Amino acid sequence: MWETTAWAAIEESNTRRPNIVIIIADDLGYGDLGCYGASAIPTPNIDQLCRSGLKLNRCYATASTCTPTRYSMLTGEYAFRERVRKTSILDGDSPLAIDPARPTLPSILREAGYHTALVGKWHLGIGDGVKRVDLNQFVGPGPLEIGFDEAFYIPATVDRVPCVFIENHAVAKLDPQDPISISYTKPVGTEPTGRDHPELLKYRGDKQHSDTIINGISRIGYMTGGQAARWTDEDISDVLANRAKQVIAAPREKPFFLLLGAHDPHVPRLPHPRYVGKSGCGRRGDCIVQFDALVGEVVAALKAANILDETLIFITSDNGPVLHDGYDDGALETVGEHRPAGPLRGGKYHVYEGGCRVPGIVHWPGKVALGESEELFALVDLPATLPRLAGVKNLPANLGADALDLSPVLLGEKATAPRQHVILQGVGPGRAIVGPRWKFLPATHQDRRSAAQRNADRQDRRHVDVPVYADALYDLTVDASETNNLAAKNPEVVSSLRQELARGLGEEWAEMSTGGAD
Ligand code: NG6
Ligand code: CA
Repeated sequence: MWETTAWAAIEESNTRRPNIVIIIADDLGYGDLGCYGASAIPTPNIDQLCRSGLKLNRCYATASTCTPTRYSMLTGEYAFRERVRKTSILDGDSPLAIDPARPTLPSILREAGYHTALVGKWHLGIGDGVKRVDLNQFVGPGPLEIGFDEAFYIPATVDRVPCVFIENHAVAKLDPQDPISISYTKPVGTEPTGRDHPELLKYRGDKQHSDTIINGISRIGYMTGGQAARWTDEDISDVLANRAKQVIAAPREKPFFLLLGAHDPHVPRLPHPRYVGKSGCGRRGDCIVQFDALVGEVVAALKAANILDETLIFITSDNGPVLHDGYDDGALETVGEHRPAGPLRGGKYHVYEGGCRVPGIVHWPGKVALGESEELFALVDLPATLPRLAGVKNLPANLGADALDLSPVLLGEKATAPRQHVILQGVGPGRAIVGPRWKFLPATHQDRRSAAQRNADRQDRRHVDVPVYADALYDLTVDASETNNLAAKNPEVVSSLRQELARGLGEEWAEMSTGGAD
């Protein structure tokens, strides 16, 4: 009977479509996991996935900070192209950075019949930019307007107000008798700040991190009200794990897509007490152990639901690592021999490899070739790549043009049309272009430092050498640590990469100058 045949066809295509889980850590470095060479931090759950999956050795976050990387991961477009909506590091009261009219990774999957869920860090703004979002009313437009069916999320960063979770279109657990108000410009309410009451702090923050104290941590920005809705930092990872498990265990006919944005190991670093001291390198390491446990919980939930084998898991990070990031949490002092970026130079905020090259682990039993891949892959490719793996034949014509379908790379095969280069976005004017062999960083600043200062900056473990002061060219095949500048010796390579970068950056290139910016 034709009905039976039709059903069979649907059934068959359904069973072939994997669930998709992206677990994206916040500020996790290329050297922070056991499977990427860390020895001081036990990450057994992730290492196990890596052993039974694929390890990408050239996976790039398209930026060295959160918002632009996440923007490109969802839209398929480099964030520097977005000329209207701000896509640098957003505050907790910034409007939505993604135009709801454009296709996104979740909206494409939703169209293809997936249930789409966001749990955890968002950091892409809320609101239409016309009217300020009132956290006591409808909280949106946000994730639900750009393709998610459900969302339980951290609006910006955990060091920024508002320190509450948003569930779909409302602040979770908000008591209407205790309305929330926040500001990034002027104090609101009467609660103590870190500036005035350092004695109330678990540890001190710098100037920017010294506004309202919440749970013993002074934040960026002021907040009053919403007591019942405030998160407890030590419980955030557990809260996210429980939400992720609910998404995984919910009975439904459709496959699902879960974007799980962890907070760890971003600041403030307050691991749950059961992880304190569990790494050999202080709080930051303990937070990575906690992140590994979160991954373990997701895997356990998938196993319990008997769907681990039909789920594609992708583990990555939004940008490279940083030790001191605004709080005196001891990260610098306790890091010991651990190298968060592994052998790579720089970290968060940099266009050096340490800022943008991140872990990339793909797990999909029976589908992904085991082992390692040296192919270039960028998180901006996910909106073209994952839908293909989900069986989507035709991607929307207006999908961000920077996304390449690199499904062969995620399957561990050699790409027939490989990525030739990735453009990396640092803070301010920092930009770089990286290919399979060469990496070019154009000078964007004038070096006014003394030789002694220059040397001190180079040694500084807080990675203060953010600006690139002279054109730099590195051969990554022999110098992954970007120490030997070959620009002067290879003018023709510099010139062709400069052109490539200019072409990639488009109108932005014209606005960039090589002199004087600080
Ligand atoms: C910076 C914060 C830093 C962190 C970062 C965002 C200061 C001095 N530093 O502005 O602590 O929150 O923004 O990190 O304010 S990201 O990973 O979300 O991009
Ligand atoms: Ca980040």
